[in-house]
Amino acid sequence: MDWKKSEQCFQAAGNILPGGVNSPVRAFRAVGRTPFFVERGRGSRLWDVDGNEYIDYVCSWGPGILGHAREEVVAAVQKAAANGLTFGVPTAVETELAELIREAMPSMEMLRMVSSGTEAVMSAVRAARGFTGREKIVKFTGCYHGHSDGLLVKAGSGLLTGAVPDSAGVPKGYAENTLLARYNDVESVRALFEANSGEIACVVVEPVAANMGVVPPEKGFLRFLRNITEENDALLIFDEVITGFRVSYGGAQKYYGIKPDLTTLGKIVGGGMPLAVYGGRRDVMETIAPLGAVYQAGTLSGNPMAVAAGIATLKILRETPSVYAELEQKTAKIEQVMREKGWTVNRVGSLLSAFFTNGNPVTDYETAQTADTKAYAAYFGYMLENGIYVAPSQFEAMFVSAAHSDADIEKTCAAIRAYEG
Ligand code: KE4
Repeated sequence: MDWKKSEQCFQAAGNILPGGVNSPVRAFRAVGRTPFFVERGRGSRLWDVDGNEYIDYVCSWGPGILGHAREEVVAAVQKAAANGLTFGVPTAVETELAELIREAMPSMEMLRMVSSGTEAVMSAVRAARGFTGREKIVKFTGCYHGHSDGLLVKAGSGLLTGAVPDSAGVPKGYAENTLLARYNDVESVRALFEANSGEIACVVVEPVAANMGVVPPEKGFLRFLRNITEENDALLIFDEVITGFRVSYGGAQKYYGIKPDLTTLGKIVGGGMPLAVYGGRRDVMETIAPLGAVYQAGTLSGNPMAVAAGIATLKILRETPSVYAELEQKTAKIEQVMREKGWTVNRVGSLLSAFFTNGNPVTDYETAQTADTKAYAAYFGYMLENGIYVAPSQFEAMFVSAAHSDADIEKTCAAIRAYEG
C-alpha cells in the first residue's frame, strides 16, 4: 500500500495542529505509524486520500454502529440543515429524542443533551456532587471518562487517598477528591467507602470497560457497586458513552439488569454528530439549572442537526432489533479465530479486544498493561496492509457495525488466520 498523500497531509497538519490531529489517539503513535487521512466512508468501508480501501473496525470509536453515510441518517441531517443549523432556542425534536432515549433506558427519567462525552460525564459528576453535597468521587484505574480535570487522574501514593493529576495542567486540588479503585476488585471499592465514610458523592464506572482494551465486569461486580452506593447514599453513574445502544438497545444497564442513578451517553446516541447526554433520577436531574442550583449550559446542546442524526439512528436500531443478534454472531466469528491463535479476547456483543498477553486473562488495568504493545503494533500493521483497519492502540476497542457484511467478516477472519505474528 502507498500512503504518499497521507504523509503529505500529515506533514501539513503537523504544522498547525498539535501532533497533526484533533484528538491524540488518531496520530497512530501507539502503533508507531503515520495515520492515513480519510477521503470518505460508506457502509463498512473507508477510503483514504491515496485511494486505499479499508474495512473499518474503529467506526469513529463507536458511533458508527450503522456504518458510514447511512442513507436515512444523512438524509435526516440534510433535511434539518436546510432549515437552519442551530437556533439556541428550544425545538420539539429535542423532546422527541429525549423520549426515545428514556424509552430505551427508563432509568433516565430526566436528561440533558450536551456536545461530547466529556461534557456529559463532567456534568453528571457535578450533579452528583450538587445533589449529595459531597465532594469525593470514585473512578477505576484504566477507565476513561473524557478529559475533564477531575477525571484525568492516576493513583496517588496511598490507594486510599486522593489521586494525582494524570495530565499537565490539572491542578493537584482537582485530583485530590478523586479516589481510584481497581476494576473488578470489590475490596478496593469497599476500602474506599470505609476510609471515606459519608464523603463519597458517586462512583463513576464504565459498565463494560473499553478504554484499557475491553474488560467486561466480572459476575456480581456491577451489582456490588449498585449495593454499596445505595448503602452509602452515594450515586452510581454508568458511563455508557461506548456501551449505550452498543451492547444492547438499552445499553449495559439493560444487558446486565442494573439500574444506575445517572447515565452518560455519547457516540451512537448522536449518530456520529456531536451529541451526548447525561440523565437519570428525576430528583437528581431537578438540581440542574434552570430548575436547580447545579449550573450546566451549552450553546450547541441539542442542536437540531445532531438531534436529527440521533433520532434517525435510534429509530433504525429500535425498528430492527435483530441487528444486535446479527452483531453478536458476526463478532463471535472474529473472536473465535482470534482465540484459535491463542490470543486473549474480551468481548461483549460487538465490542471486543484481542490482547497479546500470551493467553493470560485481562480483567483490569494491571493485567491489561502486561500486553505486548509491540506485538499489537505488528498485528495492526499487518491488518492495515491487508485493508483492515483495527484500533491503532492495544488499549482501545474493536467495533463491528451493522454494515459489516458476511464477506467482510470472512475476509477479516481469513487475514487473522493467516497472520504469523
Ligand atoms: P468524548 O468527549 O470523546 O466525546 O467522550 C469521552 C468519553 C467518555 N466516556 C467514555 C467511556 C469514552 O470512551 C469516551 C471517549 N472515548 C474515546 C475512545 N476510547 C474517544 C476517542 C478519542 O479520544 O479520540
